[in-house]
Amino acid sequence: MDSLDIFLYVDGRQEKMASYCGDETPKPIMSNGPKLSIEFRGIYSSRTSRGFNISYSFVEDYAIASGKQLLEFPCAFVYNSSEARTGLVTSPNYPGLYPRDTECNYFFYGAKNERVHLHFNYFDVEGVVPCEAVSASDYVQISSQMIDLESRRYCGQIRDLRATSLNNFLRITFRSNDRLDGVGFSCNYIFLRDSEMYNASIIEASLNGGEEEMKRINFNELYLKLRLLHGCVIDDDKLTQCAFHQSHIIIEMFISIDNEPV
Ligand SMILES: [Ca+2]
Repeated sequence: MDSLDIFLYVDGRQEKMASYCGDETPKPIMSNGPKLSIEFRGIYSSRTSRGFNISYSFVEDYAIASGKQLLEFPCAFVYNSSEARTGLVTSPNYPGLYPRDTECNYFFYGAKNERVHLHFNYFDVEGVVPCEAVSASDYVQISSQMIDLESRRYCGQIRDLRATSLNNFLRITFRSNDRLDGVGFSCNYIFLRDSEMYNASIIEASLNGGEEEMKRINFNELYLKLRLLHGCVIDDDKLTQCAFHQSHIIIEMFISIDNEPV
């Protein structure tokens, strides 16, 4: 069979990362270092197969689009509350496969009385709980300390993973090993004071609580909280952009309920 093979170099060894054939477009790939090679074999050429077309780029930012990269570390990004109170962080090369043998750190710094809240909207990190080296697991660790070997590791497929820092600092560490690949994670973050968090919790409860519950909330208050919590934007009473699909639907419902004459 004809194939397109991808080779990586891990600890000086050449390793085949993947072998592709058929007509399914592979997910984007990122090398773990400055070298990657591709080998095409077209021995059994057919009249119908037209081969491949690949775009490539050389990057130093791990295709992590947010935060401020610390160039003194291999892969580290800083998120300051003073610059943005909400945003999105992703694993390297997301939504493509994350590179092998790679560690990335994400440091969140809030104002003195703020905490960092995380909501992962996608999480698929190759591994077996408790995500240790013995099970050859990649992992994500979330901690309120800069150095901390005790905090829980996360791996596997997790829906709606949430975490809150103990204080105004939070660190996410992503670590992949030298075999098998995953897509990684996409995570919304927000810096909130505890008083704001209380209100946000009410909104969260309301979003899950059905129409009766929603009617009891003042619309303007809801709008402000949603904007803060989920990055929603509302123009002319119409929701034009919202980070969370579920909220989007429910809030449109809410608007229509609210607009009915009482
Ligand atoms: Ca792996």
